[in-house]
Amino acid sequence: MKSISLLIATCLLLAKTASSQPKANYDEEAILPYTLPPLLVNNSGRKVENIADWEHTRRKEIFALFEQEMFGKVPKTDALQRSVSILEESDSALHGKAIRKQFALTFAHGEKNIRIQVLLYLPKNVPSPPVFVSYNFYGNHTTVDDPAVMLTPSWIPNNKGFGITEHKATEASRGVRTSRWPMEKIVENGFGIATVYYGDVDPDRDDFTDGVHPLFYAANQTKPKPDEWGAIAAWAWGASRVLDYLKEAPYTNASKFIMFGHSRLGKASLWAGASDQRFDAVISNDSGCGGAALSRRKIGETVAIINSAFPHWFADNFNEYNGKEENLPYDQHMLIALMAPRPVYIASAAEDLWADPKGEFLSGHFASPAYALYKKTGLPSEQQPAISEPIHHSGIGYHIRPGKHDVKDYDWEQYMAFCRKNL
Ligand code: GTR
Repeated sequence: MKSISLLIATCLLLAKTASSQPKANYDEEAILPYTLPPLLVNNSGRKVENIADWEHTRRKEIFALFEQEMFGKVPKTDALQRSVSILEESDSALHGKAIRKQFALTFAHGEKNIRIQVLLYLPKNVPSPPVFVSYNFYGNHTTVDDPAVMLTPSWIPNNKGFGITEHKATEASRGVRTSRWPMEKIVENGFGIATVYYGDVDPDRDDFTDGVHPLFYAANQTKPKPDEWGAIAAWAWGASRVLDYLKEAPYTNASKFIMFGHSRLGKASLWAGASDQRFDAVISNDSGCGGAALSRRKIGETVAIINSAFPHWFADNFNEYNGKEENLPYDQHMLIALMAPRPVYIASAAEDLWADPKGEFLSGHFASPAYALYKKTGLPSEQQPAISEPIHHSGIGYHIRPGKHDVKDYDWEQYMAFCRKNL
């Protein structure tokens, strides 16, 4: 009898787990008709017809919606203390092609602090090169075969294939992610690149006692309020702090800055570009749900799926839209439009169906009217281009390449060509 009731209880539990885990749809035909909220009609119902209407009213309204309902607000504080330390420099890095600088930005509030370690390569003999600002997933030392790159002391997710155990960066993971970071090619093309391990700003786990959030807590606060920032907004905040320093530093103070990110860091890249207009261009590589992909298509990853798998990424308010994408007062085309008139690039990969390549493209298409206000061309056709046929108009760039969810040299080649043309 006891064992039968145990069996029934187990079955009920399994059924519950199965039904509470929302399933992804991959069938384009099964997408229900949807209506996107209008990009260029402001809250009072007036049509946005010029740059002034956009900049003074509509852009602010849209930004406030994303802040309130999705990414969360950064609490106000003037208590943070910043200190900068130069850790290391060389004028002969990457086979003599680059200048390397490593520095740390420490932010402290009372006893609490975080330390953001930045690796910067600049091309030699190029005055004020444009600089990519980027995050990496496993530590600066994983991005390049360069023994001088320092290890981060921050918590890192374990990854057996990369030799990361006990949540620590060690020599075993040096250079394991070089395929995503063609550093030499980047400097040869006259660009600089700054990269930071994202966990230096906020470790990617559902724990609000670590990372930057606690530095902003009021007395007795233990987690952000429902409309306050999740991890993605924290990473965006960190990118802006790196930018503060690069804009002051004598070697980059006249440079242009391109925010780049892949996947979850592509979402962070878009939010960084939306929140901080000092980024001169923004790149989203395979950013998918919560990034460039339209939420209302509900294909591949959805709002409910992302919120259950990564409850710490967004503000708690975003849970209101689990399975109710039609209630969102915005969609992701409006996030792309927040970059206007700055060049923005959306990249997809053909096999990355989880990220909804078509939805990533359509966001760019439906964001295009904001660029038209500035006489810039976005993605005028609703027809997604063929694989490996990039579009590099003045406002919005797009490509879909063959292959999986990843960052390839092909992606970087497009970004550099697009930025060279449009920055
Ligand atoms: C996946 C997640 C995606 C994407 C990806 C990544 O597991 O569902 O939204 O962000 O991770 O960052 O690699």
